[in-house]
Amino acid sequence: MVPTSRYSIRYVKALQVLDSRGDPTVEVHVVTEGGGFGRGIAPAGASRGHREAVEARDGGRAYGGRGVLKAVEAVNKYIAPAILGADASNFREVDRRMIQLDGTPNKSRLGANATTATSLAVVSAAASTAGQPLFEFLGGRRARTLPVPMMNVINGGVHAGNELAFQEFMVLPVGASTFSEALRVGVEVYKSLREYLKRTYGIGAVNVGDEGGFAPPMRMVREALEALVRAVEAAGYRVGSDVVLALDVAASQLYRDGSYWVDGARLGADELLELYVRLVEEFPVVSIEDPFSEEDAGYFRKLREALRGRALVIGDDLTVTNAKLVELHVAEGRVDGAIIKVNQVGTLTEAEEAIETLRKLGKKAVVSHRSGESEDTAIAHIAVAYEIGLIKCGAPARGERTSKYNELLRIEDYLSGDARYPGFRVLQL
Ligand code: 2PG
Ligand code: MG
Repeated sequence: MVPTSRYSIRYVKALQVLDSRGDPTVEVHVVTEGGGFGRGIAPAGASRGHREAVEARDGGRAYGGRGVLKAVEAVNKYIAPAILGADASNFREVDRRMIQLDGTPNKSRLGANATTATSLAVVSAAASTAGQPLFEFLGGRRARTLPVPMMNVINGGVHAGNELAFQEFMVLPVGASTFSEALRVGVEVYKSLREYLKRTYGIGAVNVGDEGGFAPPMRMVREALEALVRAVEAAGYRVGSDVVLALDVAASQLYRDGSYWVDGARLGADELLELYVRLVEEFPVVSIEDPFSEEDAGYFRKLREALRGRALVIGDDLTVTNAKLVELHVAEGRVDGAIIKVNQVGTLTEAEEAIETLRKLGKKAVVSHRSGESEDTAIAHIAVAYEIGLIKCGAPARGERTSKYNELLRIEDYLSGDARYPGFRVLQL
């Protein structure tokens, strides 16, 4: 029997709330004996890897089958009794209890939405009990590096109602010297992009997609990159030094019967690889995420060899925040880094293992939101706590995206003169 301490969990309760697409999701509240309160909300992806932890959905008629009352029940009926009385400050032990209770390799018994929301609520309650912001509780006093935002300002793929094949076109304000300056540059580029799109394609081009980026009626990938270059220049910044570009292709979504549908045409993996090499030559693209389907994992390596360090190759659907998969794909020479999303694996502890694996192997981590998000700000804290250096949290629009940017501004303010911004350095291999 562990003696009761201020950190002992005395209350755990889940309820069903909504995410940014209007789909139900799981919210968990945790209270400790010392009066600390934590809340966690599970996000949801639209483009998902086959090996991601799976979220529980109710099926049936309510909410078109997307309800999460079963996951809510999993927290209230099974997880709560297993973690009540546990020490929230030892959150890895709490996560371990959930992992054991679930007992499956992909959280399919309890639901990764149930475990993710609980895991984040427990650690937030621990930080609150300690009277510290989450990033400081997790990372200690040395954690003071704010991330470079990878701002997704043009949305395509399954995140938008347009014909752009690639899912995300991002701008990275790497020339700034502080996070707040970087955010201002990103916002100015976003506004200048809006003007460019309106002028070139008409007012309908400035409607936004799931992650707050514009969803213009474009078809060609090049057209979107061209628009970014124009927008950066019109905002008064230099492309390639003040601001660089990045892509998330989410290629599994374009893959049918061994080929990829891009720019309205059918491309083989070799042709797609050639397209990437040309794009990196023509535009200052510094990173390409999920360039091929998981089925074509071998092509990740071919692309890295062809790019010879000119752009990073990042895994997301390929690596799914799973330390073992990260290790495998790094060993096979397929990735320069990987996306970190807590709900891809189901607990903060397991996401931490993926971060540590990347660090040990000298590879990059990129902490990321999901396309279905909420006002939860944990990823802003995770980015700073583990000194990750790169964050994907969408365009500077829509509350579920700005909630992360605003939290990073608060963290920067809290750190005052001690905050660091890595800028271009973070991209170096
Ligand atoms: C991605 C994410 C987030 P989703 O592919 O990186 O941008 O999208 O949450 O739909 O998987
Ligand atoms: Mg991705």
